[in-house]
Amino acid sequence: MKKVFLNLLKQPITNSYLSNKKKSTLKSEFFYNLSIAFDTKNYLVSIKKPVNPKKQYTDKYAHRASQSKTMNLAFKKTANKLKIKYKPKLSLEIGSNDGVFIKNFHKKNIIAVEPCKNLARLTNKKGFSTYDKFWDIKLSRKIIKDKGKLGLIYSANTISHIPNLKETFKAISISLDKNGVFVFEDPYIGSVLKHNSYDQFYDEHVHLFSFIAISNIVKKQNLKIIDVEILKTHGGSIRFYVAKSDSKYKPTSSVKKIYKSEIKMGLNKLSAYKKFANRVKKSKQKLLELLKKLKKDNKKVISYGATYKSATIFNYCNIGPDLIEFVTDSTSNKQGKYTPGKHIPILPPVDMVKEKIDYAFLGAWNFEKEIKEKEKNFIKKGGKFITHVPTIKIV
Ligand code: DWN
Repeated sequence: MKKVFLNLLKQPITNSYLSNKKKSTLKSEFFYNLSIAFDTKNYLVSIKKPVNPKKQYTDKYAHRASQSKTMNLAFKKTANKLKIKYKPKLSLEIGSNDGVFIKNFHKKNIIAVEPCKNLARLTNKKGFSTYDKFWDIKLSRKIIKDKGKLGLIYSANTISHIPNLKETFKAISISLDKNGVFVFEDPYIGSVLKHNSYDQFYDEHVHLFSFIAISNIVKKQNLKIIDVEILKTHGGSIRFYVAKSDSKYKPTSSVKKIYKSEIKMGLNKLSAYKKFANRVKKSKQKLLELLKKLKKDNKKVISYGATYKSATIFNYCNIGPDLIEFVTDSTSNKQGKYTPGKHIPILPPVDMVKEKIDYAFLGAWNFEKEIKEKEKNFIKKGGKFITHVPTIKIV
């Protein structure tokens, strides 16, 4: 049974950066209710009523995964590790974005799957065989026919975006060769509860995974989890290694370990999620108090990183250009636009000292270290960052 434990109110589609503030543009903006539910049967945490993926993954998809140094390095390290460990003859990535992971493979050895046509064009142009389609059984059968079965399937920050997990894993099961491995990573619900990072809930994150939820779901498709890792990426992610039930692999000790830790955290109980929801309400109150005080004191406050995550915060807390003057972002196709729902202007990175900025809210708090390194001068001259993770504080 699905039990709603958190209501993040009316939210826009996070990818819908507005190109102007004309009346007609604002009138046609799409909103939906972001309610989060816990399934007491299979322990999965999901959006109660997800948005239609065709509205989200269009040929105007804005996010470019290669925009951070941290992620470039992380993908390179992962690609090398998987190549050495599994020596796959043929690999595939689901949700290849701008090719930040597959660029570490030889063009002939990897296939890209990317439903956003503007992104698919980028990897296609670089010579990677790219299918600009959603991952499903039909596509998996086509790929087997065209190229054969796969030794490795990899996916980062994509499986949690797909509403129909049954079909997703069935298509994986069909596509893997006998000892093929599916490795996927997504934000971890355990880290979200620990860090109070409720902004990991937005239209694209249809589910936030735990080990106990995924182990139930994969079993039904004749798959098993053979290894699991908790990662620092995106403020806390979980990486699953999945293989066929009758493959040669035996689960490592990490599997028992994470099961025990999740039971200890109460990830199988509604009460843990209800307590988290109370912390979210307090976080909203505290952030608004701080921003209103800074406004009263005539401080110049901006936000750093026009993240999809920060759309949840701004819309849930009702934060607009009155409290945050503008947002900066290094992604060229977000610049000159307005944030979804609250319509805060997005500018290219600025000289924060010259612009006399006093405070910057960390919309991209998951890259705090990288950003602080970049903005050393701002910090040296007395500039401050604000974060909501794990509690509202000035850093
Ligand atoms: O799962 C998803 C994650 C991985 O990426 C997607 N559904 C959408 C997107 O979500 P996000 O926008 O919350 O992700 P990021 O990776 O936290 O976004 C960081 C943003 O900050 C990018 O737009 C780039 C920008 N940035 C910047 O302007 N200066 C980032 C860094 C590190 C910087 O120094």
